[in-house]
Amino acid sequence: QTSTMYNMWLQYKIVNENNKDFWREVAVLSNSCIARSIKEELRFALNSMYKIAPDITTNHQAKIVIGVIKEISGLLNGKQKEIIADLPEEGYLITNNQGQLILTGKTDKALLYAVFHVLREVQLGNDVTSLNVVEGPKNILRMVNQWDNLDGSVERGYSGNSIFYENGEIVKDKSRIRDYARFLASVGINAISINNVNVWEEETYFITKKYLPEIKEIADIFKSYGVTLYLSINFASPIAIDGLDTADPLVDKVRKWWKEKVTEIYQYIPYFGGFVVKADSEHRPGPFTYGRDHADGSNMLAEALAPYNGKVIWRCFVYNCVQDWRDRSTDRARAAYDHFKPLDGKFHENVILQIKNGPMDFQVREPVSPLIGAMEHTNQMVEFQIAQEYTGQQRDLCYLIPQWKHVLKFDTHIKGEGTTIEEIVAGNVHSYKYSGLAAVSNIGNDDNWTGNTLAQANLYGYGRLTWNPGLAAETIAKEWIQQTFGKKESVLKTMEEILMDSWHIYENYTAPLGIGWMVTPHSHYGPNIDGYEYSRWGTYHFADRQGIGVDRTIETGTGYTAQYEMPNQLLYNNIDTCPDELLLFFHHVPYKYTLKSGKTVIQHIYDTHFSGYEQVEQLISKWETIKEHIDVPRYKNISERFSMQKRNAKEWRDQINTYFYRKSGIEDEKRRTIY
Ligand code: GCW
Repeated sequence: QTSTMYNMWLQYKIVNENNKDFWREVAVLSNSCIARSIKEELRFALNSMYKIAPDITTNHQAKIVIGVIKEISGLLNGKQKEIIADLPEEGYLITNNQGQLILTGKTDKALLYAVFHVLREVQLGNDVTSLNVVEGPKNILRMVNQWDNLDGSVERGYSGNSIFYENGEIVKDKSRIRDYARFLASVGINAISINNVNVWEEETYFITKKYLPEIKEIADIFKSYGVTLYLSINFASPIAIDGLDTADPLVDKVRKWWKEKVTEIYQYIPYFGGFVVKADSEHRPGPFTYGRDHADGSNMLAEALAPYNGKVIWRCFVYNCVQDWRDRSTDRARAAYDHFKPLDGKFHENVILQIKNGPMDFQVREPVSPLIGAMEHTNQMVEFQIAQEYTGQQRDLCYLIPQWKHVLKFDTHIKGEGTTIEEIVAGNVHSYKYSGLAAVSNIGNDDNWTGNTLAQANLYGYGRLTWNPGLAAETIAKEWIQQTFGKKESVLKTMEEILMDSWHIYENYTAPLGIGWMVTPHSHYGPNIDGYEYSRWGTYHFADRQGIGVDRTIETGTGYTAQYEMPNQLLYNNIDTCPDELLLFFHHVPYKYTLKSGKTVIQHIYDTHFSGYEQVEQLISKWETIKEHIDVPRYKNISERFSMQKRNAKEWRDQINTYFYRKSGIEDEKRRTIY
């Protein structure tokens, strides 16, 4: 497909005609499936940008030579060989040796990343003939999780249906899967799980011969783009698939069952990545049923996978989802840490714990999960949500890179100053064998993949961050805009502003000061302030006529703050130092409590909600100023989304303001309209 909507950031439109002749002959020396992807990508890109069909040869004298070190060592000097020797498997060197551009590394995967690097530079309008780059990824695991179901639906999907499944079957035409693999590889993603972590009845059979042959086809596609395939599994599979009477991880016949199962999977897919597991979470089965813990559960699978170098990615989203709202001693925020921290050191070396970035659930604002980094002897990775479940569902705009940067930069102080989340998940603080990032994907079978075309920037940016978390949110935005919409100055500037402001704007008109939720139950779109207040999910705000917020302090609250290392523990526990944006997450305060900003809580609520809505109007006006530079389908798509956002922001503004006015009886100082 060649429509602008479809091609995301691989538009291959931006041309620097100067380099055209340079590309007429390209030597690609290897012949693996990844090398074939490289050739295809080059043909497609060069045809699209320069209207040329390059000669793809094995000529060492070509102007561009792409090959792994052992194929081209004759073309490199001693220093360059040393540089490559020091690179990780996926790292690459791009260099100009006497007029010849050389792309090299240790593996074909490295070459693929190098090629996408060069193509990105071309799309950004830069001269590539004199590039000199040495790069390697900061993280080992750079993963996306699909929450796709076999019936074609996508849990928390806002971009149409699945590209993998349709009406209870795996799709026959896999061309979209291939394009998805291209997009992922182009930003450095190297792992994917292709089914929902909630593994329903039929999907349980994915690990049987009924589905494995076709899953192998999908695995092959991803493999040719350097992306390793994982499956989410049902912990109770031995019962569901083969009628065993237990799934107890310490019972021999269960362990044997998994060993045989894993052997069978690897017969179909020798390069299978492993399992993603949601256990004992939101009614999914797990080791708790048998009085076992999560180390027992994951280690059983890890032992079965170890001979094949497979991994267990075990999620820590474990909490009591049938809480009684009357019970104030149970605090959902504490759950992951309370369950997992005591198990540190008990997990096998091919188990990686996957921890959501915050202690609750992908809210617009949460503190960073205190579990990340708290387990010195257990591999960990962070989980983000690219899908905007709680952040506007790809109708409202919310560029999430600034939020993720905020998380990655958070200093846990776990091993003293500078032990940031970024360094922890890179495996630089504790010596993790495997670690990195995972995120719930936001794509579906909509023409533009992501519902709102602007939401493509979140997938793009997530990938770029997994490779290089040091990139600024602005840089990522600029790269994405320029590759996606061209390099017109006004478009670049305006769209960058629109993206960069959007997270704060969304925060302004939704739940205030870190309290979270207040969303419509189940759908999670639109306001319902008390929607979860008397329910079993543990997500309360405790607003009454005097005040609002959750007391999570050590002295009078749930004690959650004690899960943080010093000085963060003090910072949050002490109301005088707790940052405004998280005040209501940590403290219950009267409406007239004065924030560090100098405003009272109630006035802050009114002000941010009035301004949040106005800011949406401003986003729209800004967007309209660049109308003439945007093609019709994308202009229309984004404009429609902005109108939905405007309606949504208005509803949030009026419901929040009215609710708190009625609860508190306190007037808005500016006497604006409250209902
Ligand atoms: O917040 C919840 C979502 C569920 C999801 C769950 C999870 C896949 O609302 O839809 O289930 O998180 O992360 O497991």
